[in-house]
Amino acid sequence: MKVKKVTLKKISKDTLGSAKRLRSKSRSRSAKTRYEISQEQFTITPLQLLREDGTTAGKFTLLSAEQIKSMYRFMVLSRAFDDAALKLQRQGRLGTYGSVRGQEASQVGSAFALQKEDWLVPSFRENASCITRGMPMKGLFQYWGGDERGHAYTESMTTLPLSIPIATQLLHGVGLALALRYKGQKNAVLAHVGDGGTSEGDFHEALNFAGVFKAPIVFLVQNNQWAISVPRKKQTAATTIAQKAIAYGFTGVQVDGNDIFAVYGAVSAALEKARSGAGPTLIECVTYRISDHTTADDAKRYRNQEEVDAWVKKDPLDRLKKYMLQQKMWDAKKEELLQQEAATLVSAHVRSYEEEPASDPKDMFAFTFASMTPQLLEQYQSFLDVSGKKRDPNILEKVEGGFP
Ligand SMILES: Cc1ncc(C[n+]2csc(CCOP(=O)(O)OP(=O)(O)O)c2C)c(N)n1
Repeated sequence: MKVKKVTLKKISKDTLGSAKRLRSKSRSRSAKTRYEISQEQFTITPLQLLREDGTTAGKFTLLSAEQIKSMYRFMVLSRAFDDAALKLQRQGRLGTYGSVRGQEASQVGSAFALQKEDWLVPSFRENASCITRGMPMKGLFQYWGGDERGHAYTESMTTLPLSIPIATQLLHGVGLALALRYKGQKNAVLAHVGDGGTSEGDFHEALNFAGVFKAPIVFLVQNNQWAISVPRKKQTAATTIAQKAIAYGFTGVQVDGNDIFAVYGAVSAALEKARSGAGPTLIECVTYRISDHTTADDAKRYRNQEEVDAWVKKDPLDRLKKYMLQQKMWDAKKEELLQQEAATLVSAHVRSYEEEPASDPKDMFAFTFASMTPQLLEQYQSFLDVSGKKRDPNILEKVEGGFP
């Protein structure tokens, strides 16, 4: 991949303009093999703009210095949030938590490419994308603390709640994308999923529908190599996840997911393509989940430390910092100030999360559906029994009139 003077147009041409990278390597095979397409006949060249030593080939013009510093800030904030969330969980002050460590470039880089009116449809691990999108950390702490009010956004916020069910959000994303088009809005949707999520039926239904109807959506698979204890090679026999897009009639791109410039470039170009009416793109970010799957998991039981250590060396924050230091846009003093800012901000959000009065348990019965089902009604009445309160004979009227 040539990196000299990289512009969005160039990325678009190289990675999204055509499916040439997936073309048959040889056109002069026998008649028998010409109609049989095998894995070996496909090639995918991953996109990398920022090397592990922090260098790029030639001058990098895709982002301004201010934008690069802002991206780095979001990565540092996300890591500080992540570290705090893990500690809170260990102290019993937060529920089960899924760490983002190692995936910050994929998450921050992709969310950074969104315009305000575009929609983000996150998977459950998308804390860093949500922070980049302006979601308050307090709300994220509340969410992981079991308080759904953390996801009560303002109307102007074009971000869906984190999706705990795997891959269901992709169908919501396609629906959202088509709704935008019906409304005549020129915006696009970015929907995230993990490598494990690509084994779900919903993934295939979403891609099929999006391909047929040319939905303005970008599917971003964070291939962090593991779906709990199931390795990537057991999710699919395909050589790459990116190539799956071809079967659905659109382009697939594989990106170095620890290279924030490549992620940003590929996602920006794909969003631009979606906004212009040229349909969906599938982007595979090759990255790694450094921590356990969640705080309820022990990854040492199924993966070796050597593999983890090798990926720690590819840390996306270190890589961007090296670049900024080489470009003289960063120094030790700025780093210290940013780390202090992150620590102060995270502490303030932890405080505000913990000072929030507990939510009323009846809300989970009242607000699961628009109106309570008979089962929920019964569960609510049993809840009153165990709480030592009287059953509420007028509950139905209250539900119909808007639950108090
Ligand atoms: C529909 C559904 N099935 C199973 C689960 C349980 N589950 C939670 S996370 C997970 C693995 C997800 O792996 P992947 O999609 O690769 O995302 P990652 O955890 O690696 O970010 C599973 C099976 C779930 N939440 N939803």
